[in-house]
Amino acid sequence: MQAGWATGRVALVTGATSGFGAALARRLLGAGARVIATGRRKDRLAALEAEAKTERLLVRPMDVRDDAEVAAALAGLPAEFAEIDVLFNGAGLALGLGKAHEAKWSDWETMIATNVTGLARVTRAVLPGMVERNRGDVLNMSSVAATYPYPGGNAYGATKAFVRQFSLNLRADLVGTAIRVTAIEPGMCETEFSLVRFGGDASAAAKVYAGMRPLSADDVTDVVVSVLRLPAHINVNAIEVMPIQQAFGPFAVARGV
Ligand code: NDP
Ligand code: 8X3
Repeated sequence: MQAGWATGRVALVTGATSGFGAALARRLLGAGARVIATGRRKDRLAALEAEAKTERLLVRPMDVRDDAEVAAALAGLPAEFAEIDVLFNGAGLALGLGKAHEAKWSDWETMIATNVTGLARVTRAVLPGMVERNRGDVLNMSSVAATYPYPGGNAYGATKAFVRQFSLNLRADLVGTAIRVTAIEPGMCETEFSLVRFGGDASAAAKVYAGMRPLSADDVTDVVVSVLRLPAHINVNAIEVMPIQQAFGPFAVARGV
């Protein structure tokens, strides 16, 4: 195989069974990296293995909400996968779009356990090795929802604000090392995100993207790859991207109430 830009790098990709994580895992494999692909759905991981047909791919099922599963997935990695250079924290989800006072508490718990605690758990597990080797890129999936509130975004947006601030605070702790950290903050992107948000309701998910061109997982992967490929002395702290057809609403004003 011809060497690519990522040859010699080892990437841990969470959320590699769908959306951004799946697209990046494929892109990194194509560019010569070794990839540890993770997610809960074993059938998707097996399909990725069957498609990639390369020993540079290692699949490890894990639920980022589960301490023991994360520890087991990262324990005893074969030597050629043990030194993780790139951590892509893609595992995450939104559940529901109801108002805060009507939302399901269990949905909030799941979003916080996944997007906040799960992302922090995986990062905390990988970071010491990066610091020891003085090498690494951490890319955290945040969202435009971190900065811009919208009705029904409530706990989801707050989890993404955590991801943004956590990323910036990692930078504060890692200054003086060669480790880079970036919060990736996309707007509307057609993955399985809305299908998950609406509990598998495909027609509700399709309506989100009707009549406009959303980003694709590949578009966002282009952005992630461009960040990764920058010279080592450049750190992109956060990068916000939207489809051209998406922008901001005015402040809401309740009149006559
Ligand atoms: P997808 O639903 O297509 O992919 C989500 C991925 O997260 C899947 O691989 C899923 O794998 C994984 N995942 C979810 N829960 C867990 C868990 N508990 N443990 C391990 N893996 C888990 O959505 P996207 O790719 O769009 O979303 C990826 C990230 O990007 C999310 O954090 C999302 O909030 C964020 N984002 C998405 C945007 C969009 O418009 N699509 C825009 C901005 C940010 P599995 O189910 O197999 O576990
Ligand atoms: C996903 C994008 O606008 O649905 O984070 O919150 S949005």
